[in-house]
Amino acid sequence: SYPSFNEIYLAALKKILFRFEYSSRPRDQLEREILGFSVRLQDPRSRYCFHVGRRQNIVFNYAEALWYLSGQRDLKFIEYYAPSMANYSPDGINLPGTGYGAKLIGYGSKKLNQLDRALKILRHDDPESKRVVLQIFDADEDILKSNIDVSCTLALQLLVRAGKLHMIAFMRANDAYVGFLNDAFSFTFLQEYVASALDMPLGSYIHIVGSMHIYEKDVPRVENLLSQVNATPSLASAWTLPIMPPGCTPELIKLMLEWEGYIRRGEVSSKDIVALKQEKFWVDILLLFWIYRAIREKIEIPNELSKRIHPLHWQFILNRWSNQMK
Ligand code: 5HM
Repeated sequence: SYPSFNEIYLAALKKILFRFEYSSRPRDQLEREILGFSVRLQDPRSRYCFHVGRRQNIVFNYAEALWYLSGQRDLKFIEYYAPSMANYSPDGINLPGTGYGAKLIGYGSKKLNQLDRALKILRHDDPESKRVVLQIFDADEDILKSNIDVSCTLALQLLVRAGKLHMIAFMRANDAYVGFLNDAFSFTFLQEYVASALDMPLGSYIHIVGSMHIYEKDVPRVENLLSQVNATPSLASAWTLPIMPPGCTPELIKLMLEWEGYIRRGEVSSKDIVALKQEKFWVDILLLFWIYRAIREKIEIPNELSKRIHPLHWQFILNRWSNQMK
């Protein structure tokens, strides 16, 4: 049990790097692996790696979380924020395994909205239920070696205990260097969304994995990160972490996704975003999308934005893109 993801991430990498149980080669990729990894994050809002050497892409992290909530699995949306996602799409159009949104909001042939159902049960039917599972891995998935995109997440369980919303993520496999950082972020964001929709405080986030591994090809990068952590400054500080306001609704998510589209297509200015009558938390995420586009398109970023945006977010932007910013 740890207070922040930062500590969990570094401890997990250290453990797998030096005390791995197996050296395995599934789908011809050599990895260091431990079986049955499990950890508890006490504050699911502390979902970042604060080390400058990791250069976490929080714009992608927020985009991925919203992509899941969009119910879509299209490569086009997420590829804009992470071009490497194209490597996992079998047809260049969809991400059948990785696009969890389609499973969460439209599971199987009945197109079951699992998220909506979960909210109804936790609100009225049986708030302390132990059946509220958002199923992701589907027995129908093709798990032969030839399929390049099989869901790594089996399910996300939601539990209301002592008036707090807890989440448990069950994964069959997790890449501890790349996947873990992104999955913990998007899953805890989803947890915070459910807590906000239920108007309930956040409990803990538990992450359980069958095969937790580091690819041998990433070992030099992991060694480099771990050797730097005591020597380099950290992005963490006394700032309070961004907090999602209570009362979030699917309509608000729809609005966020609409604005993401306006921003990506260059149809709105940063002033238009600042003028939106929405809570700071959501405006901040849209501003991150706007800044990301500005960096891509070599558009000047107005000075005021650096003061408008959450200081922690701004640190992440500078850490990743300062050499490309106008
Ligand atoms: O051979 P396999 O399907 O397990 O390879 C998928 C790789 O992507 C694994 O290393 C898995 O841990 C990683 N992965 C992840 O860490 C994949 C997804 C997409 O479902 C994910 N996290 N969300």
